[in-house]
Amino acid sequence: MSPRGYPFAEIEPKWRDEWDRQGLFEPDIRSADRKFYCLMMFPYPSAALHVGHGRNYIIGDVVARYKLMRGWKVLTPMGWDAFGLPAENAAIAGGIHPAESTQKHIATMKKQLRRWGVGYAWSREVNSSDPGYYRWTQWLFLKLYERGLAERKLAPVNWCPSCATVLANEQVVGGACERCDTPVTQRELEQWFFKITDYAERLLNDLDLLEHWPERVKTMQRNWIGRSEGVEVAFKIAETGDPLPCFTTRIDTIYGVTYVVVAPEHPVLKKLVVGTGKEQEVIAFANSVGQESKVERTSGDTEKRGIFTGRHVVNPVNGEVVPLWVANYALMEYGTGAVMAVPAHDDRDFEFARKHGLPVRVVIREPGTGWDGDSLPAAYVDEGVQVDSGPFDGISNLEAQERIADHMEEKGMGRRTVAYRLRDWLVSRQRYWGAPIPLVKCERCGIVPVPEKDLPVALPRNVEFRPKGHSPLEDVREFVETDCPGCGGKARRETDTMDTFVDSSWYYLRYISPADDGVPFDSDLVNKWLPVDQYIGGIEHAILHLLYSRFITKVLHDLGVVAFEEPFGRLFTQGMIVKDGAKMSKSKGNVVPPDPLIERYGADTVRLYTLFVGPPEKDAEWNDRAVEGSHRFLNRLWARVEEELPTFEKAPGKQAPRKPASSEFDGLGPQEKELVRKMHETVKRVTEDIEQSFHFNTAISAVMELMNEVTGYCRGGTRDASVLREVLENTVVLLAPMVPHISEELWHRMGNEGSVFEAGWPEWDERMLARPETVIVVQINGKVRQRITVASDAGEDAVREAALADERVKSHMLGKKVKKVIVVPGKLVNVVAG
Ligand code: ANZ
Ligand code: ZN
Repeated sequence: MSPRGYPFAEIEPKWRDEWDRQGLFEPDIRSADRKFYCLMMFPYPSAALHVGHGRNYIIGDVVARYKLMRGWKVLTPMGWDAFGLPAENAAIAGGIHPAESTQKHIATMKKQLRRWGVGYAWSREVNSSDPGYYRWTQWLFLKLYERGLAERKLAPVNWCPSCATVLANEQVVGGACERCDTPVTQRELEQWFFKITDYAERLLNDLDLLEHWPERVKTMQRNWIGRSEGVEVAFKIAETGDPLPCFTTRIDTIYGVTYVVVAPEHPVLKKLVVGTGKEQEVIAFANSVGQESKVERTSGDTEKRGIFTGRHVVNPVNGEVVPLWVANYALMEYGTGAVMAVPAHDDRDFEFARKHGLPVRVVIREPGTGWDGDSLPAAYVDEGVQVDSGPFDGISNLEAQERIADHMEEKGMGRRTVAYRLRDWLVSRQRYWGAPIPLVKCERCGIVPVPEKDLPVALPRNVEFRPKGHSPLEDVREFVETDCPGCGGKARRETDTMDTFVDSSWYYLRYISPADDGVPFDSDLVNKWLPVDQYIGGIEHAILHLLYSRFITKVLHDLGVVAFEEPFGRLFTQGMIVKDGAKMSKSKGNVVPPDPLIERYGADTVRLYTLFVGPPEKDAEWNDRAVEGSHRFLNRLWARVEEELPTFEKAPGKQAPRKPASSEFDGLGPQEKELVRKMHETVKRVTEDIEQSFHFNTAISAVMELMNEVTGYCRGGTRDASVLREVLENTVVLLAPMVPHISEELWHRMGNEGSVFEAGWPEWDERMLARPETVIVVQINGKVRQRITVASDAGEDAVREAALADERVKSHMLGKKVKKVIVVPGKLVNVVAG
């Protein structure tokens, strides 16, 4: 061995080529017995990957290799989520066409993935910006359109003035554009939506089927869908008689309504204020709120702004007439866009009422307290007893919830209903680098879908990128001007492109038949290989990408082209790798690229460190110097095997007993027994850590401990060649999913034929884990009082503890204090008490 370390630079490329040659990651998927579909979220091709990205792929690779070793047919495809804003923004800034920058980045990233030793079924690579792919994204759009699940509507949208585009709610972070940090404004625009709200109930209920998803992710999805049961109350405008229904989840507070608010975007508003003399003022106010983002408006500490409309509404339950206000905290998108305000029992209403001098009326009282509307220090939001509530006085408010709802339904004053926070999915973008929406607009026929046989609607190559507030495609005449597929007359193409979340909502299906040009995917094969067995990705996709993929799967299920309703069986979301306490980003200058580290230490070291850095579901701090520790471990492993190779030769003909052999156990010497036992223990720990929790970090610690034992054993002088061989071979096998190159090399050096990934996975023998025990006498003040059984190798502290915890010993100690405990290891404990 060279003093500098083992020759990773030689062996790593060699084995990667060999695995390619063997097609280790290219399963024949026509049969799906013992299939395992291991999916990693496909990346956006931006510049280069850093070690934080690496965690995702390395974890996925460990799982894939582990499953391979257990005899599964493993499919791990990879591709590129290649459309999207950054490439287009780069084009605007630097003049390089998105198609080119994307290709360049893909080439870089592919090389990086390969150098990490991450294996993929590259023959199945997909690229969402490829016409052969987006043709089917367009097909998907048409399918949703046919089913009435894609619709165009005028909608207030988040608008980034700098990117000159519409942003989805989730792309607005703290009121600013996620990409460029410019404050977001609101605009009314015609937009395409997918009606995901039609699937709200199913998306919510089916979360219960996802046993192997992190609870945290399911909770986030539940909150995002946000189902609330309540009552829609039939308020009416006092002056005009027009209906103004309000959605409430607290019908028990109906007698406490002292005003009503409508959202500034509420369609009745403009009409309602006519003739009040307040039109101008109210409309000006509404417009000013329109500039605030939704996020700001709903956040608790935003100032509650509002204005009286000059109109009133009638409370159906008691005929009371209360003022109608417009306020920023009422949102058009939720419930009915109008809110019955109960300041005594709702925080926001309370704040608003106190600020604007509106009355506060207590209708639920905590027994024993006597606040009235004037003295109440804050909204009372807990349970209590109804007061000032007509015929419902004196009952608990929980009971009142039901009784008042019944009463109102009987009298036709309202009806029970369910509201969802989930909004329809805004899928149109006024940008270039995306899949064109496959529709044309004909003066005679209206909106006409492009026939399936004419797909893809190809994205033209030559466009002017500078943002102008409309889609750059609008200025490409050859693209826009077309014939109507319906009447053959002159028509114009839709120039919006699709949100990239549409591209990524179905890519896991395309991997199954990536080159198919007759169908988006082969349904039979898809039904055999999906749901995905293990999906791995970042928690940042907990809501949108996963929710959209679930939605699209359900739609495809309803279309009859897939047989399952949930795409991802198991989900693992890894934590972030941070540097100096912060997420890696170019702007912070704390990005750690893998390449120099791989150059210096080899890919296996970088992999080992990435896995060892902490529990993979948690964030972890990257430390370049600690990488060295992982490297030292691999060097030690290498050196140990090299040194023992001559010993192995003394056990000729002994073929790798990969499954730890326990048959000859009884004939072994005590040190050999200890070592074999440790090996079984390690096999169990590593297997369980991988299977149950993905805790590769503790799996690695276990192997490190085993290596220490091996070192200790070898220092002892005489070695049992077959025991040593068995232990070292199993060590290499256990490490193979994590550090594949060095493991494969050592496996071969030890004289084994075939890939270590075909070697199978060792099993442990439970009987081997039982430790020998010894009986120890316990004396109290010199008298023998008890005999206890402890592990033979139990230390002094453990023996002492076991003795004092014994029930019989305890009963002899009643009323006495322990003064001293003398332990004679392996023999006796003497407790001095008094
Ligand atoms: C009266 C009331 C009294 C309310 C009370 C709450 C407490 P969740 O539970 O999240 O579903 N609300 C309804 N529509 C709204 C809108 N478009 N914009 C802003 N707020 C709206 O929230 C339901 C509650 O949010 C509803 O119940 C309503 O206020 C308010 F002591 O009605 B409540
Ligand atoms: Zn037409």
